[in-house]
Amino acid sequence: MSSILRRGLLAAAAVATLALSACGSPDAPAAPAGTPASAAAGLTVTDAWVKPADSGMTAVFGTLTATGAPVTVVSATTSASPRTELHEVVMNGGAMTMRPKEGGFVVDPAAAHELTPGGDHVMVMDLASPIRPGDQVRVTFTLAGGETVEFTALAKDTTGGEETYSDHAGMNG
Ligand SMILES: [Cu+2]
Repeated sequence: MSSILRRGLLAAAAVATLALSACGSPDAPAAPAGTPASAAAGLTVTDAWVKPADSGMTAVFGTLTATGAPVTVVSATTSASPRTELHEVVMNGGAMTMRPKEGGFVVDPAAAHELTPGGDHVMVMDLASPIRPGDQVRVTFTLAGGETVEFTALAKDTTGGEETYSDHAGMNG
């Protein structure tokens, strides 16, 4: 290889490196788990997490915030199972019972809508595989207008507040 050709190749390599550096600018950092989803649809999801489970069902929690106008979440899907429902917890004959939330989650701009153990939650049913602490579950909300909002829920262990995961909640304390 002639020295001229070699120099040319080195120059080409240097240009390629510069181009890669330009692409690596911090305009679009990868979003870590639990960070806000796109607010393009007027809905932001923060602090999303999912309760670890070996099988059966579990739930996704987090904080929903609407900007501008009220936003209604009508359905959800997740990467963890083929079946997901929007649930609420109600007192039924003295026991806390969960059931599908009629009309979905209505998020008013005036107040954050919390999804919490013992309250509204995204029920993940028929788990395809175990969810371990540290796992990430992709969740997609469908809004009343047909838009979708995607976010990631991080699996983390919890202590206490376990009363909502069973139809027998309230009977076993
Ligand atoms: Cu539920």
